[in-house]
Amino acid sequence: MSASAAPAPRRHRRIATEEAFSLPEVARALGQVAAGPSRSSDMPLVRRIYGQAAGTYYSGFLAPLLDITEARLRDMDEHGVDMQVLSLTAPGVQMFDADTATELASLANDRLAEIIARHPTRFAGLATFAPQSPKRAVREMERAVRDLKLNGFIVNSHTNDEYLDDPKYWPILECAEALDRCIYIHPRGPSAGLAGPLMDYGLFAAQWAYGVEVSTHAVRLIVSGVFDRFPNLKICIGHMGEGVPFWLWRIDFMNARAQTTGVPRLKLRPSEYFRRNFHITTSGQESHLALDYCIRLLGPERVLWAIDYPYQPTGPAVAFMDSAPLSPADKALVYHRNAERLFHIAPAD
Ligand code: 1WB
Ligand code: MN
Repeated sequence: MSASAAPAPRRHRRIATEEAFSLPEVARALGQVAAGPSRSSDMPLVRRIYGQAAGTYYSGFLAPLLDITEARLRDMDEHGVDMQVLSLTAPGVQMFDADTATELASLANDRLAEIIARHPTRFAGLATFAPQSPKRAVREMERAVRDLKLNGFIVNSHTNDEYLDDPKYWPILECAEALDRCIYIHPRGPSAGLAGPLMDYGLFAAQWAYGVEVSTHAVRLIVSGVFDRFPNLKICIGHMGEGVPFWLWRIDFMNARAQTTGVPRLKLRPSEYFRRNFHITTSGQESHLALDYCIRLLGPERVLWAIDYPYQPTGPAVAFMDSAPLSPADKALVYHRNAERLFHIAPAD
């Protein structure tokens, strides 16, 4: 075949995997939280996005969070984003009382299923649940996968300052494992015990505190032994692994020592659980050096592309992955194949 007759190389399908949305009912409920007395570390952000404390760039996020089919689809088309995997934005339903949270989680999941039914090639979605009531959470998780066909789960890290290693949440982990749907642990403001020094200098959200919060959550899951109890549980974390990949060697070394002091005995080394049970996404962490390190450490099957729309701009996230020094096969994994496998999305080819 002559060179001129060769088909133009097709670009990779682009599936973005940590893409935020909201709905008016949840935004309204967060507006009420914003007007209330909560001392949660999420309050500065909730007041700015949903409350009256407008005037920073945060107040601009509400409109794109609520919009699915106008500016969002235009932005996707402009940048060749084939699909967004949508999730209810942080803090999700986790600041509400158990009844409100359970009700709004169901509503959000119904809404998500409707969006996907209308645009099945453009959107997939992660189901929300309310850990405040683990029993009802499990029922909603089952409904979300069996009836609504949603693609996995999202949880915004701690709930009332508690983490998923707490035995009260094990039914949630057991359910996710049985359904073979991953739980994406997305950041929210840090738990009360962590928050103090993270609240100054604008560190309270994505600049630093979110990573401290989710990395702590991930490491707690590993060293508590929940992956010996639920060996097929799949966890996904964003932001190039929230710093955990960089720490694995030291966690292994120090956990071996800690195991002589009465902490849970693990069947595997911590890094082995991270490699076996975790996937990471590139959301909002557009460094080729960090990407290269994570791919070499974890393998290209464990890293998924994400934008973090609307908190991060789409163009640079696409340019970052287009220009990443990866083989075409590895780039296909990161851009779409891993997402298709992990989130049960039908392959396009
Ligand atoms: C920011 C990022 C704010 C995320 C958020 O509010 C969320 C931020 C809920 O850039 O400050 C996010 O999802 O990464
Ligand atoms: Mn995000």
